[in-house]
Amino acid sequence: MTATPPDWSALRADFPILDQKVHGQPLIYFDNAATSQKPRAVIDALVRYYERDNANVHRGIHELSNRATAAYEGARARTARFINARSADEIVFTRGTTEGINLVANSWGAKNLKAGDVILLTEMEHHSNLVPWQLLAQRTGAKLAYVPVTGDEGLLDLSRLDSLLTEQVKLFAMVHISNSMGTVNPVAEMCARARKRGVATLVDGAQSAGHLPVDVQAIGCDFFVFSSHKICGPTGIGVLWGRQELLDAMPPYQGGGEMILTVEYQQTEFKKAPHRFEAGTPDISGPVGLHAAMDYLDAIGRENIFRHDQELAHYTYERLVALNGIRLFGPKQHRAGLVSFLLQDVHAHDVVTLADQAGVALRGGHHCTQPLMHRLGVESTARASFYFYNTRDEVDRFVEVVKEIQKFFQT
Ligand code: C6P
Repeated sequence: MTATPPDWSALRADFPILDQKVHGQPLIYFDNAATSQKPRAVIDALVRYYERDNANVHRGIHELSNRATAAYEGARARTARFINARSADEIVFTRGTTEGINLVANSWGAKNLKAGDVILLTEMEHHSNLVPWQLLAQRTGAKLAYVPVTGDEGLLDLSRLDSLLTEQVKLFAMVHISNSMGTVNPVAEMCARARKRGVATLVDGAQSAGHLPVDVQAIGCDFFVFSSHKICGPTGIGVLWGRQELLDAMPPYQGGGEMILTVEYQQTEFKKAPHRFEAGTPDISGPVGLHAAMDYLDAIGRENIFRHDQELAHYTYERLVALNGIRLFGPKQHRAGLVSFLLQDVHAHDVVTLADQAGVALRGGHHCTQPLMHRLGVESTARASFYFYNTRDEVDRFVEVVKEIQKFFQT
C-alpha cells in the first residue's frame, strides 16, 4: 500500500505520447482497453537493454548472454511476485493473452478432454477465450456451455452456475473484467464453486492484471493469463500462469530449441515447465520492458489505480446517463474503468470517427465479443476506456464531444 495518494498529474508526465495534438486538438487517449501507453521508464528499459545487454538467452557463456539470461529470468521472478504465484517456475512467457489460452487449450485441453465433456464459458468472453475452445471442442467432440449475461447491465447470472457445473464440465474459463462492458466478475467465488466440483479453471486477466491487485492464490484458479501491452509494457509478450502440478503434467505446445533436455533422431526428452513451453528464441526485450512496467505500476499501487479508474468510469457514466438518446452497457456497481455506449440512430463507427476529429481516441465495434453483441441485440458499441493518466477534464471534454456528435446527427 502506498501511504500518500499518487500525484496523478506528475505520473501523466511520464508518458511522452500523451503530450501531442491530433487533428489540431489535444490528444485524449481513451482506448486503454485496446492497449495502454508506455511510460518513459519502460521505453528507457528497452533502449538500455538493446544498447548494453542484447544477446540470446540460455545458450552462451559470454557476458552479454549471461546478462540477457539474468534479465529474462529476473522478469519471470518479478512476474511471479506481481500476481503472487508460488514460484517463478509457474510463469510461462507467451505472446499475449491469446497465445496463453491457445497454449492451455492445445496442451492441457488436448490431454484432458474427450467427446461428451463440457467446457463452460460465459456469454461475455472475448473471442480469445472462446474460439480456442471451439477449435478444441471440434477436435475432441467436447461441447461448450455458457453462463448467461443478464442484459444491458452486463452481469453474469450466477444463480445458474451450480446447475451449469455438471459432472461433464472439465474446465470453466471466465473473463475477470469484461472488455466490452467493464463488468468485474467475482472470479474467486466462481473458481471456488468450480473447484468444489473438481472443475479446472482459467481466468482471462487481460483487462484486470494492470488495473487491480491480482493474487492468483487468493483467486484460486488453475490458470491465469494476461498481456504486457495492456499494462504499460511492450507488445508481443504476455504471461500464462499455471499451477505447477498442472504445468508439469502438460505436454509441450510447440517443439524446437530451448525446450529440450536431449534429442535423438526418433525421440526427445523435454525440459520441465516453464521452459518446455518456450520453444525457440523467445522475446527477450519484451520481458525486460514488462519487468519495468510491473515495477512502475506497483510503485503507484494497483489498488490506487483501480480506485482512480473506477471513479473516472462512474463520473463518465453519470454524465452520459444524463443525456437523452443514449444507451449504456455494463453495471453501475462492480464496474472497472470503461464505459460502453450507443447513441440513438448513430453508428458506433461514426461516433468514433467524429470523436477522433476532436482528438478523442475511442474504440467502436464488437470489441471481439460478437456473440455478446448479438446477445445484447446490437452490432457494436462505442467504448471509452481509462487508465490512471486520464483525467476528469478529459472526461468533461469527451462528454462535450458526445453532445456535439448528437447535435450533428440531429440536424
Ligand atoms: N482486447 C480490446 O480492445 P491480446 O490481443 O492477446 O493481447 O488480448 C486479447 C484479449 C483477451 N481477453 C480480453 C478480455 C481482452 O480484452 C483482450 C483484448 C482488446 O478490448 C483488443 S480486441
